[in-house]
Amino acid sequence: MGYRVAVVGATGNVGREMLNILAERQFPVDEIVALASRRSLGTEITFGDKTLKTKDLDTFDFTGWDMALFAVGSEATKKYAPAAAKAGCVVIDNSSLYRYDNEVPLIVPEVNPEDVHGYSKKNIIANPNCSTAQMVVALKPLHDRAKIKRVVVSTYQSVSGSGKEAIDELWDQTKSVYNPTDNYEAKVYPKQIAFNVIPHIDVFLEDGSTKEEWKMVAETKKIVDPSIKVTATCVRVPVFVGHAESINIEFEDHLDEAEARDILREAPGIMVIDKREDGGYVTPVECVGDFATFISRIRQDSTIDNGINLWCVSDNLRKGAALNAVQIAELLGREVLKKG
Ligand code: 11C
Repeated sequence: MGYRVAVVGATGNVGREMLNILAERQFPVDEIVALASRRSLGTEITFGDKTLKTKDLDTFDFTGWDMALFAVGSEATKKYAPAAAKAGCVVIDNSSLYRYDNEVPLIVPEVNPEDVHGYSKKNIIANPNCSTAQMVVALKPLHDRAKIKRVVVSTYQSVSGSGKEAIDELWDQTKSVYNPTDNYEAKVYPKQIAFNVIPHIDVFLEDGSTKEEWKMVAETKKIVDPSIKVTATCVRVPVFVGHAESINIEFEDHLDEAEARDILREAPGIMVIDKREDGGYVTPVECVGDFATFISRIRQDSTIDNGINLWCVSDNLRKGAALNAVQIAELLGREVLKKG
């Protein structure tokens, strides 16, 4: 016996990836429904070797459905998730709406799987921001060994994090740089993204940081340990898929770079590629379509007593969104619903 699963926002980048990953990982599905807004009603979406036609989210009754994987923005989540949860369907939400709610667990299955049991307060589980998800997979096993005091992270985030329109913007703007008569007018980013980098993701906050940077701080504390101090600078780069991060970690205890490498090699969800030669590291284009979070460039930071630097790359649509949501669904099935 398997589960009755709804994917909400099935026509978007993340919704499509959720369906691909459910099929790839042979999630035990008895019935699956792809839901979307009325405007994309009837759109055909691939699920393994089947084709699903999207149904209307507005009129859908979640009663009798086990789980709903939500891949819509906070506003649509606010409108539809409470009714789904109330109908007894567990919502696994990719938006930021419930992430900081004390009654909703925020889960990365490699890091805090035990928190899944907290789902029952609201019948909702939150999925973290993409840049947080890949970072905490790397931090957790190191924290368990040497207790992290402080993290300084700079991100290099791909345009797919801003949705389909941003992918088109990078493509069209890149072409227009070679062919100025195209006269492309930017719609998504406030500055040119083609052949450029933009130190601004999400809205600005009063202290001069951005919401994306704040999310990395707040979510790391909720998922790993509230005592960890995090400071982040989040930057958009002209890459289609795959977020990269340069992470500097300061520990309470000494951690040798060789031991850090061994710990990360053994850690769940991580692939270490760290050869200290030309090309002996992973870049975003190589991680696309993969499940792993890749770690390279592990080295001692000799400017502080107990410091390590590393480079962390992952497919932001997968570990950063759809894969993590499917892993939560697997965890919920295994630990709580126990049907599969
Ligand atoms: C980006 N991290 O790359 C964002 C996208 O809170 O789920 C995901 C935003 C979120 O722009």
